[in-house]
This record gives sequence, structure tokens and C-alpha cells, in this order.
Amino acid sequence: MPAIKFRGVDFIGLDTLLNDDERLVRDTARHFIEDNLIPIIEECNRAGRFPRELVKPMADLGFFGASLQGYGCAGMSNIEYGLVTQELERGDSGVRSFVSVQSALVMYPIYTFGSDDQKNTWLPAMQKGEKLGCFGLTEPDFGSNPGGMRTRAKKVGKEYVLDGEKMWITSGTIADVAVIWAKVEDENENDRSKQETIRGFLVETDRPGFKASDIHGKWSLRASVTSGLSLQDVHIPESNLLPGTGGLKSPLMCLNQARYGISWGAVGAAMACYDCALQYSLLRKQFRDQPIASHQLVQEKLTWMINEITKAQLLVLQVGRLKDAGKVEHQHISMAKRNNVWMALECARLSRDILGANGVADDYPIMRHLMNLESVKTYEGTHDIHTLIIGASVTGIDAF
Ligand code: TGC
Ligand code: FAD
Repeated sequence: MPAIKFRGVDFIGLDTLLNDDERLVRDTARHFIEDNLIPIIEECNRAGRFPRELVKPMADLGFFGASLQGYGCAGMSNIEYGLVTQELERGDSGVRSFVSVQSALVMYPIYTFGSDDQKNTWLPAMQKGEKLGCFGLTEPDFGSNPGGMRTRAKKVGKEYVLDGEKMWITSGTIADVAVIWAKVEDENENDRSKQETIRGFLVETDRPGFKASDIHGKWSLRASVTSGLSLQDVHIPESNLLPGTGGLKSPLMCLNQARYGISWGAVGAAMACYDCALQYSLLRKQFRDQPIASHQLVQEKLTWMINEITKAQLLVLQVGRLKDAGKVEHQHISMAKRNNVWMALECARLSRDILGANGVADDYPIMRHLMNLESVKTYEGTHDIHTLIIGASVTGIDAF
């Protein structure tokens, strides 16, 4: 392998807590991002273009459905998968988002809740990047509170008929299949009363009545496709129901997977900003021909960043170890997502400040990370929703 230009950010020798396989996966992803994403990302960000040409090479490296077993998937541990998302997001949150959605929000529900036919049809093709997916949970009027969704699926003979709107859907217009969450009227076998249950459906995006259109004018995640979905009288065979789904718990289980990847990804974005600000501060001279790194106030900012990055690395490493041991709770993942995205945003702001005026230019990656992280703070459960999830966990009182 050629020498790695970016050497990582590791203040207390955390590399010694990783095994050889984990370091190899991390370094492979790091090389890939360094050689393939970093050279094009500013152009993609300016143009608002998703770098689709990277889909096949990312598939070849096993990035899609990386922690799933079988179906051609890489079968990585959760730590290895996390290290991949860390490196992806050091490149760009939008590209990490694409991989999160493909892996955690589409392949994972098919793998976990799908029939054998669904798994055999979709997972190998999605692992190879030949088929792309999107995840439709959020609606125009229901973001933090997806349980209120209006999208409905009605059973008519051997079909389901879907109607509804989904909003802010990553990869919506490039997806071949959408995982759509909808309320279905179920009959309660005991008392014959009707009740509504949230269930997941696989909707091929070329079905009549399904429309996807891109959201334009985003100042964030510009290298990622974000779309609105409209479903009007969309007929799908009953075999497109994800049979293992039932209740809001099912989409929330998918979110746990994606939130976990984001917790690592945010560390990557923070490392990119910190590394850039550190290098800059050693070169930039102001007052008495001294580098700005020699000023105490600049050192305080750099110290804050390395301190918080190190804590975030430890947090996500422990959450990953718990996940690999099958012992992770969703509130652990909420803590990692909440803390690490907040930490990364603060690092982006401090780094931007250290670069002065240069910090607002896209000759440097910081402002792009800063703007991306504003979305990352909001999606997959806002910072405040994760505050309430942790609050409910420690007090036993639900304050939503
Ligand atoms: P609540 O009554 O609390 O829960 C319903 C059932 O679900 C269980 N549960 C969970 N299970 C697994 N994982 C979790 N994280 C879970 N959280 C709750 C819960 O025990 C209950 O089970 P049961 O057996 O009793 O039925 O539901 P609620 O309606 O009060 O809502 C809870 C709340 C607010 C935490 C939830 O709605 C929430 O997380 N809201 C945030 C929505 C969100 O994160 N949306 C993300 C959309 S996808 C996206 O943004 C993709 S971005 C692209 C990218 O990833 O890069
Ligand atoms: P709201 O729920 O309206 O929240 C607005 C504000 O109110 C927030 O500050 C929130 O914290 C606060 N708030 C809400 N409720 C409470 C409460 N009870 N107590 C205190 N404060 C509260 N969704 C998908 O389904 N699939 C995707 O692929 C996807 N991709 C996305 C990509 C991007 C770029 C973005 C920006 C969003 C994406 N989303 C996706 C949607 C995302 O999950 C939602 O934006 C998010 O869940 C928040 O919902 P909202 O925007 O409607 O905000």
C-alpha cells in the first residue's frame, strides 16, 4: 500500500485497542477515501452531485451491508463497520449517509424482517451496488414523531395498495427499491376489532403511482441525494410486505443500526476538521512572525478538540464492543450519536475559526463538514430527541 497521507488522530494510543483485522479494515477504507473521494468531493459539493462513480468501488470493498452475514456481504464486526463509516465521513457525511442508508436502513430490514425470496432477490444485488435503496419513514408532518404517520397500506385481495407522502428521503430518486413504512389495518383475531399497525413494505420505484423528486437548495449534504416520495394508489403484491415487521419498534431497530454508524462517522468528520486546523495553525503566522499555534488561545481550541475527540472515540469503541457482544441497548447508541455529532459540530466551528477567513472557503474541507453536520445533528433522531431518550432511560419518565 502507498503511504497514508492522513495519519489519523490518536492521542492516547487507542490503536492498541484495535486488533489487526480492525486496523486493516480501517486503513483500507482510509486509503480508498484518500485516493478516490477527497480529490473530487469539493467539486461534488459545489455542483450538488452525488459521486455515483464510487458506488461500484465501494461495493467491491464490501462497504454495503458490511456487517451482515451471507448474500455476498463482508461479515464485518460492528467495530470494523464503524471504522469504515468513520473513514467515509472523514471524506464526507453525504457519502457516509449513502452507505448508511443502503446498509443499515435497507439491507438490514430486508435481512432482519424479510422472507427468503426477498433476501435472495435484493441482498446480493444491493451488496454489489447493482441495486440501490432508500428508507421512507419521515413524512412532511411527522419527523421526530414517526408514530403519527399518515401513509396507509390497504389489503385488497392478494395486493397491498399504498398511499402517502414521505419527505427528506436520502437516495430517493436513485433508488431501485424503497422501504416504505405504513400503517395497515389489522384485524385482532380475539375481539375482531380493527387496529392499525406500522409495517414495512418493499416498493419497487418503477411501480405506477410512485414518484420521487429531489429536494433542491440544500446548504448541507450537497453530495447526497435527498428526495420527497409520493405514493398514490401504488399496488404491490402481498409478497412485498416485510413479514417480520410489526409496530414502530421495527423501523426503530433499523435506526439503531444507522445511528451507530453515524456515531463513528461523526468522529471521522471531527478528525478531518481538527487535522486541518492543526496543520494550518502550524503554518499560518501572525504577530512577531510566530505560527498562530503558538498563541495560547489557539492551543486552547486545539486542546478542546483533541480532548473531546478522544472521549468520543472511547465512547463509540465501547458501544461497538457492546454491540459485538450482543449487549448494546438503544439508549447507549443514542448517547454515542448525541455526543459525537455535537462534538463534531463544535470541532468544525472551532476549526473554522482557527482558519480565519480561509475557513469559509472550499479550498479547505471544514465549512463543508460544518454544514453537513447540521443535517447529521437533525436526522436519525435530533440531538434533543436523543436527550429525551437518555432522560427517559435514567428517570423512567417519558418526556417526549
Ligand atoms: P415508543 O412508544 O417509545 O416506542 C415504540 C416501541 O419501540 C420500542 N423502541 C425501540 N426499539 C428499538 N430501538 C429503539 N431505538 C427503540 N425506541 C423505542 C419501544 O420499546 C416500543 O416497543 P413496544 O414493544 O412497547 O411497542 O415510541 P414513541 O412514538 O413514543 O417514539 C419514541 C421516539 C421519539 C424515541 C422515536 O419516535 C424516535 O426515535 N424518533 C426520531 C425519529 C427518527 O430518528 N427518524 C429518523 C428517520 S431515518 C433518517 O433520518 C435517515 S438519515 C440518513 C442517514 O442515516 O444517513
Ligand atoms: P421536527 O420533528 O419538526 O423537529 C423540529 C425541532 O423540534 C427539533 O429541534 C426537535 O428536536 C424539536 N422537537 C420535536 N419534538 C420535540 C419534543 N417532544 N421535545 C423537545 N423538542 C422536540 N428521514 C427518513 O425517513 N429517511 C431518510 O433517508 C432521511 N434522510 C434525511 C436526509 C437529510 C439531509 C435530512 C435533513 C433529513 C433526513 N430524514 C430522513 C429526516 C430526518 O430523520 C428528520 O428531519 C428528523 O427525524 C427530524 O424531523 P423534522 O425535520 O420533521 O423535525
